Amino acid sequence: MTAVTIPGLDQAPTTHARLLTWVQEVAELTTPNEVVWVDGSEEESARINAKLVAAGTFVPLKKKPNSFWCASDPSDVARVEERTFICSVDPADCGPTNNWMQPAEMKAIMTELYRGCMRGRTMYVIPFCMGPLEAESPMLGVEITDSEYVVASMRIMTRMGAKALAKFGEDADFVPALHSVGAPLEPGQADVAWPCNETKYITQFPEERAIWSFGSGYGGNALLGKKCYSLRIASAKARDEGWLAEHMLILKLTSPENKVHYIAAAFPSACGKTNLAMLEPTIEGWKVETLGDDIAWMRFGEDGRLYAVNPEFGFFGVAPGTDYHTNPNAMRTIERGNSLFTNVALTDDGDIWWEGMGEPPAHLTSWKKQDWTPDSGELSSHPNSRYCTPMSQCPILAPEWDDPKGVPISAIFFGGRRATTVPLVTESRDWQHGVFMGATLSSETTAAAVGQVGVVRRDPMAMLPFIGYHAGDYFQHWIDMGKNANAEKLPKIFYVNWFRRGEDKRFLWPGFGENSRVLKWAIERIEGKASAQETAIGHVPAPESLDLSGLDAPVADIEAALEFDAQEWRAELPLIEEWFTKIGDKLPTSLRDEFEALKQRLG
Ligand code: GTP
Ligand code: SPV
Ligand code: MN
Repeated sequence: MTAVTIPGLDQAPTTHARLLTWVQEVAELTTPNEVVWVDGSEEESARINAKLVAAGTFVPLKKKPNSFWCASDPSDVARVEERTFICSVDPADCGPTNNWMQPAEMKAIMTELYRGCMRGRTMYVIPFCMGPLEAESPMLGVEITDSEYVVASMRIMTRMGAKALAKFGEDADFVPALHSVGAPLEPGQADVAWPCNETKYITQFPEERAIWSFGSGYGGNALLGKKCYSLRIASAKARDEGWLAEHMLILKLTSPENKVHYIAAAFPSACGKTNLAMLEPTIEGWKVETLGDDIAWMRFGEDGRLYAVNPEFGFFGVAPGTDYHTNPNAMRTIERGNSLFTNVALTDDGDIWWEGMGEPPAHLTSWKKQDWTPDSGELSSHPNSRYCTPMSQCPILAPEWDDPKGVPISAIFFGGRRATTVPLVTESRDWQHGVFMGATLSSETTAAAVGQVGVVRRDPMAMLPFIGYHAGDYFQHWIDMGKNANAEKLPKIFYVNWFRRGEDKRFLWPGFGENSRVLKWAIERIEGKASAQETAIGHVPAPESLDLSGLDAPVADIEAALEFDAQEWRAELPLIEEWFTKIGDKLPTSLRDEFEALKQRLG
């Protein structure tokens, strides 16, 4: 056997045999110039950022400390759902919402793509931990990548480097996550600012708990601790072990009487999780603190309550629409620096700008790296442009954010972006009905994924692109979680919609900070203090039970936002029928029963 010598390969700061073997195999397959074991230190971060600046990938911001502007290749701006695969051993463990391929077939294809794909580049080995390092069994992973942008982003988004590697010992379990931008460099070939490949694969092997990603540098496609690990792989693991991995924010709500409730909420991509998680209540005496803005892992505690932990360490938030009026706490978080901005506009004085920040400056450099003026007739920032910023900088971070025990959830919100039909808030009748609400959740597509925007589709529990196994089994798992629990201690489930519109397309509900009124109603329902009206779709606020004091909005709009319209809901039934037909034989009978009961109630 000829020993391949790649500089750095033998510098491993670990004796973990499985990790060493895997790194060696990947290095031999992808043939990088050198291997770097990422330690997560300040010096290393400075080195990586300097390399990205020299390559033209990063532009340092003059107005924000240790922060960088970055523009992707215009073709690599969002998740690629069509190119995302769940390669379960048995095809029945997958679908109908996933793309499937036999693991061996996928590995054969991707192995050929990976062969020599890191030529001329550095291969980085990033040990990371999703969730608190002090967890009883820390959720470990290792991402191998040839992208410095990924290293810089993973440093913000995960607990990584030496502190994560310290948890590996000799033989701890970990998720291997292989990533390449798929852009080898020939000797003498100049690099581009954003290397990527037209061919893309985002592949999960759920049984093996492994991830292979190729061709993209964008967030969810490339930062493999995020959607690939913490949702697709984790959801499969959660099904096997009796917990939940969900696309949910986690917030702490404190009432004027100092009662604390924790709320988790699932909204599809670009539908308001980050904004709700950091909300500044407009109602007197209520306080919101943030625990997470995108992902929640939830399991039952010894006291029978459902506890949630955020596996992430940073926020990867939608930039457009974010400003001091809509989300002041996100603005304060990024003001503190140490942040990356991808596909937003760059101001002439070295700051960032995006649509929604008020009056645009007279001149900008757009996300396409072109001169931009208010007359350009196109957006300065991509609609899915993002800020990547450390959670620790959030001024309203809840003190218990890093507690491995998690926080006990009082309420789960499901919500989507619907111009019609779905009222501002509806309370489910019970757990099973709440699961039905989640399973039939619908939303207009957004720029977070490649494809048409504004098309209504079913997005069950906001997990459509993220369920790592068969959606019917996933629904059954949700039902079973409720059955195995003490009903008294289960979170109450609500369905919300901040995005209902009037005839002239304006939003009927002012949203953002005003959403605190809905949080308050939900908590008062749980505490038995607020009244509700029963409708065919669930309980809606009784007149006067929703606190509208001081709300500056036309009464007619609020009424229209709150309205349950039986006619609109009857029109919804065939769409639910079609969705359930698509799920097929694995649809839990209890959800079929819920559907029949809804039909009955609607008459
Ligand atoms: P992902 O990070 O993609 O999972 O998205 P997210 O669910 O965290 O979405 P985010 O909070 O970033 O919001 C996406 C867009 O919706 C932004 O442009 C927000 O300004 C807008 N938005 C958020 N909350 C509200 C609201 O209450 N009302 C209205 N009208 N828009 C909102
Ligand atoms: C989403 O699309 O839901 C996101 C951004 O939160 S990404 O990390 O790209 O998935
Ligand atoms: Mn998300």
